[in-house]
Amino acid sequence: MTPKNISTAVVPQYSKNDFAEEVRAGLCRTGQKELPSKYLYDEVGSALFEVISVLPEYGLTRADERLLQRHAADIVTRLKSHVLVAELGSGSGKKTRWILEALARRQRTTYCPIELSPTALARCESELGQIDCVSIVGFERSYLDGLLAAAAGRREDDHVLVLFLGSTIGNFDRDAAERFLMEVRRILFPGDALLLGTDLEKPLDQMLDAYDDELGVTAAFDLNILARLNRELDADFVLENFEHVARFNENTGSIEMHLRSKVQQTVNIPTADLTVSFLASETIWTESSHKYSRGEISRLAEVANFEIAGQWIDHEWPFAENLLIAE
Ligand code: AVJ
Repeated sequence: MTPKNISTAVVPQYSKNDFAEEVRAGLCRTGQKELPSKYLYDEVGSALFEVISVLPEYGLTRADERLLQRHAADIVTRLKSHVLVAELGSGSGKKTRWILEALARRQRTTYCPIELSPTALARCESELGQIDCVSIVGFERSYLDGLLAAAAGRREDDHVLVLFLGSTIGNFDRDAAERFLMEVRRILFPGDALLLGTDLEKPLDQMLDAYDDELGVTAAFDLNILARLNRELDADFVLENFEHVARFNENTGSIEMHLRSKVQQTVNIPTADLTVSFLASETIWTESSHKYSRGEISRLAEVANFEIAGQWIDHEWPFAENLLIAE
């Protein structure tokens, strides 16, 4: 079955060279070694994240879904008519469907998922390509390049609605999140909107369990980045020699995932032209998930020149959908 109304602007993904170069830079650091979290999400990693999102310990995705399902109609009434929807990351399609259906009840809607992974983009297109009155144009690009390209396709009386859901913004450190929202704002016109999902602060145990589940799915998700270095850069990581650790960093207000070397060891990564040594207990920092307070979201919006037009909070799993309007 071929979905209708679909076209994709194809631009190549980041190259093996960039990947090798970033791996090299992160593992050669003198202090804390690190790997960029975006590399967790290859095909295996994305599939594991889908599993994480249904684990009992990980309430984030369900909270996001509940909020959008319950409040989509209310959210879209606060938008001007004629909306071009640009989603940063194409997600599972499930959450986006509620927004698109609510919009399509009022008018014809264009939906532009922006996503580096061609597989994820294709899945999103087949999931959402059949909604009446919604046409899809996918962009296989990074968030800001894709947003620029998608927004360039707006018709004269269109307003852009950017979707940045699932607390993906939590992967940026706080300064980078601020800079990112400012970049998004620069692409938008006054009256355009950004629907931003943010995970909120919650009790420590709950946060730690969410990133270190009993089944070990999050551990597998984290370790997959080493398996990926073995697959794609011919590295010789022995996965049993590393273990997944989740910890809360009080200074940054974020849960950090690390891979801890259980022994002193040396690993070769020929394609990155690199040999790395690890001390016993030394870690590689792989991801941070920043948790927000409501006050901070207001400040963030203000700094980036947005006004908060609405905020919906899930109390079962503290999480907020924030509707920001460009000033
Ligand atoms: C997809 C970035 C929202 O930070 O909670 C889940 C990724 N990492 N478990 C998050 C993730 C480990 C997730 N985000």
